[in-house]
Amino acid sequence: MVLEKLGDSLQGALKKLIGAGRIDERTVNEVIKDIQRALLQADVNVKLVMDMSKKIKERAMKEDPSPGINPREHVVRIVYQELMEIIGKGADIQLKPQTIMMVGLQGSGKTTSTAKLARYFQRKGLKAGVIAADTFRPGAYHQLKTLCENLNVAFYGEEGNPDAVTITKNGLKAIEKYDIKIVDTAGRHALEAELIEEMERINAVAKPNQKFMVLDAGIGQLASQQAHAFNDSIGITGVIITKLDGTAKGGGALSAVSETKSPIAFIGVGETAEDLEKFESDRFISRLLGMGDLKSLMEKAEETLSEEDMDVEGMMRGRFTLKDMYKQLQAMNKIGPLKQIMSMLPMGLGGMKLSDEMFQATSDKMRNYKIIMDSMTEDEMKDPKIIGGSRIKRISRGSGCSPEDVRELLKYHKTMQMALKGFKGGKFNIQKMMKKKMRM
Ligand SMILES: Nc1nc2c(ncn2[C@@H]2O[C@H](COP(=O)(O)OP(=O)(O)OP(=O)(O)O)[C@@H](O)[C@H]2O)c(=O)[nH]1
Ligand SMILES: [Mg+2]
Repeated sequence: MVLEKLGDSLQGALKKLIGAGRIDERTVNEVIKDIQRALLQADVNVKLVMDMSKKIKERAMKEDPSPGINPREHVVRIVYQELMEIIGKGADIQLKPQTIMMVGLQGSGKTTSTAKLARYFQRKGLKAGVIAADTFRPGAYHQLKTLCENLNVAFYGEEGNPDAVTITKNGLKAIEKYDIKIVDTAGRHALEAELIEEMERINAVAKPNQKFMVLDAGIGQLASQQAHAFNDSIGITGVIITKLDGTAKGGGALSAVSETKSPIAFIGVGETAEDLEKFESDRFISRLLGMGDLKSLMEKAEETLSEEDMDVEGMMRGRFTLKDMYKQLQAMNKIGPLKQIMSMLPMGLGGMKLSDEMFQATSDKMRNYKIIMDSMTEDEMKDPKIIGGSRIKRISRGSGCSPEDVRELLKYHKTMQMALKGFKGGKFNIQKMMKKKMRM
């Protein structure tokens, strides 16, 4: 998870309130101190942290928790709201034809994000094309061309032509028919006059609907200064913060940007084309606080899975056969790595902490389980209760696994079945949980 350390620390702080019958000053002080430490470690501005924690304390002590809400939920809700206040709402991204211009300093991640964005819109059913208007850095043309070829995204560039403005003009004509046109531009080491001037000229020709400024999360609080500078010259409509996967200090950039008028549009969370997330602060903060992000999970599942795959809600219904489990394992492979899925589940489910090695072991196991299930009959898959000793032997022979493996799989299925029953029964009642979130 992005900002995993911050999430862990915040969740750790809030755990102190579990079981607290009421909110007393001493406990709140303790929790606030932990929250302050967590935010400072994530590089959030000191003054911001102090102001925010003062507010959280005041509100936690003064405001009456709504009926049916325990002290922990009361404080979580206040922390959530105050974090929303700091980070701001995400940018409005519309799924319609548009031209996007990318700007930013050298190495911030413009070219990579250009490809990721093309992929993002492509997945939403829009046709995307990109224009290589970086004539400053040798190799820029080929970098983008290769990325696009791998993604089946239309590419326009003029190798050797030093005039970025002309290329942009020609490019827009060449990919006129495409829904989404993304212009990748050059960067410089620093905010030089020359860079700003070039951006202004490209801006005048491209007349982009969106102007995304790309920022490396590693620059922390300096993010605000850069966003201001670009905003003053060409007017930024959104910010993309990249490399959030690589820094524990991403809180600096995230909170600094929102001080400017530019909303965060996307975040980059890895090097592949899929590692771009549309930024929605409510979801982001929910995940950070361990409240889960079921909405994202559902959407992701809907986007990736075809109808015959499975409905994710089925996962949460009471009846759960081996067949369902098989489909579920298959679906997990499609939705994404187990670890990512777990981080979207609410605390208590996703909140169980698994180390990276355990995840590896788990996904190896899942693969094994599928092989075993491939050796089962339709009847066995529908009604695992009929699987006795002799069937276990047959299945183990057929799959090349040991009888112990088969038994373990059956046990795993039983555990899942029980867990899902609990899920439905109320302990982890999804609907209830969603409703609670809505009230925030
Ligand atoms: N881990 C990680 N790496 C990223 C992310 N975004 C970009 N990178 C890496 O950052 C490096 C620079 O990215 P580019 O896209 O080439 O940056 P740029 O802004 O186009 O750079 P110039 O064209 O030189 O101005 C590359 O090695 C990318 O793989 C991200 O979200 N996570
Ligand atoms: Mg580039």
